[in-house]
Amino acid sequence: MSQRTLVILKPDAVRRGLIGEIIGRIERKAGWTIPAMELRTLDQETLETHYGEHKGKPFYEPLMGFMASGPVVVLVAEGERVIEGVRQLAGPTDPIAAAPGSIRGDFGTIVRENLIHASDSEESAERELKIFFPGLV
Ligand code: RTP
Ligand code: MG
Repeated sequence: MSQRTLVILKPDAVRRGLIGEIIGRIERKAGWTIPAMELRTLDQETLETHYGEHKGKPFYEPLMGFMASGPVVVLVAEGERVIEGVRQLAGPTDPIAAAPGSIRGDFGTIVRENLIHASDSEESAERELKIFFPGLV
């Protein structure tokens, strides 16, 4: 089943020059495409809408600060089971718990600075795609 998912390459990935490496892993999956992509610096309002589910948690404020600390790459990935698939490529939230071979497992050490966001369900994908790419048909 072809799907679309919202991916953000976080400010650490951009600062460290890892966007080509990470986009390459998405691009190389059979049949997946990237119908939209942009480099942007996210404002607080957009971030609050995106990460609203975490409001009130101890990591929320530092997460907001980190996500606004520099440009990010926002992109839409499309293809067979891409929602589950990009989550698999990313690995678990904690990069030390993430297996080598995954994006977080290969490049991350700090939980907050874990390089990539990817929608975690069909409902999240639908909601997040509207936030970042409202004009996408
Ligand atoms: P994401 O939403 O960014 O794709 O990551 P996720 O689903 O794997 O993890 P989630 O629980 O949704 O957390 C969102 C982001 O918040 C930061 N975080 N820091 N204990 C901490 O310091 C902590 N926990 C989470 C991470 O950047 C995580 O990706
Ligand atoms: Mg999440």
